Amino acid sequence: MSRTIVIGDLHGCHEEALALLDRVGVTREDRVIFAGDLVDRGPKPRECVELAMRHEAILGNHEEKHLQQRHRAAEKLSPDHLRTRDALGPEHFAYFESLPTLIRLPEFNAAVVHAGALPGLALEAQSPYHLLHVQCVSPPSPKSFWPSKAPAGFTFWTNHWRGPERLIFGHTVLDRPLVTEHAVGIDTGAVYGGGLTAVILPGWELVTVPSVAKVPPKGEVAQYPVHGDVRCFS
Ligand SMILES: [Mn+2]
Repeated sequence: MSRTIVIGDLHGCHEEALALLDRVGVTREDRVIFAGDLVDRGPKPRECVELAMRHEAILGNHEEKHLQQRHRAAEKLSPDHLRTRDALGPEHFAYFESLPTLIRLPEFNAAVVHAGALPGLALEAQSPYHLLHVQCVSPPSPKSFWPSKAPAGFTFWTNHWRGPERLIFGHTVLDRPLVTEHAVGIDTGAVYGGGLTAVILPGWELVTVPSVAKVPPKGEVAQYPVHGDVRCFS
């Protein structure tokens, strides 16, 4: 039986991606979807993009940023961003431009998004901003905050999202996969040493392979009572 395998944020973790595909025994019958943020932070951004080009992917906020800053002067870029940009060619930027912001999986009443969605709005009405960036919200306000910066009353979007689709998402680094009735978070922080996670449909089986990469997070590592224990890196 063919499967749909959705894989969390690679951030240059090509070795882990190959290990995960090997672990799940991927075949040509399977559909593989990368949930965005292929590049930056980790060691092999170009290889990750080329791997995704052989399967399916959605746009992450890091790919969005590379498109936005493609022609910005090098001295105005972070060293990490510049390292990725230097590793990519025109074909990779054209690929980023071709990526959708969500992939619907109607056969599972599900969809793949990078960050999540603004609760109370149908998927077709979502803005790219929310699909690529949403974290802590207080509906119906369209504002979203990082967990470490969220005012009182703003909590992680999965606490508010009622579907009907079950959203598979990355973007927010979790100390373990977050599984609710209408959301499944699979960014376990591969580039920070937390492992690379896939969810495999139709059974919603979770598989995590250990990280090789151990890039230190830029800011403090903190625990937030968002939904279960959500660990966020600023
Ligand atoms: Mn992201």
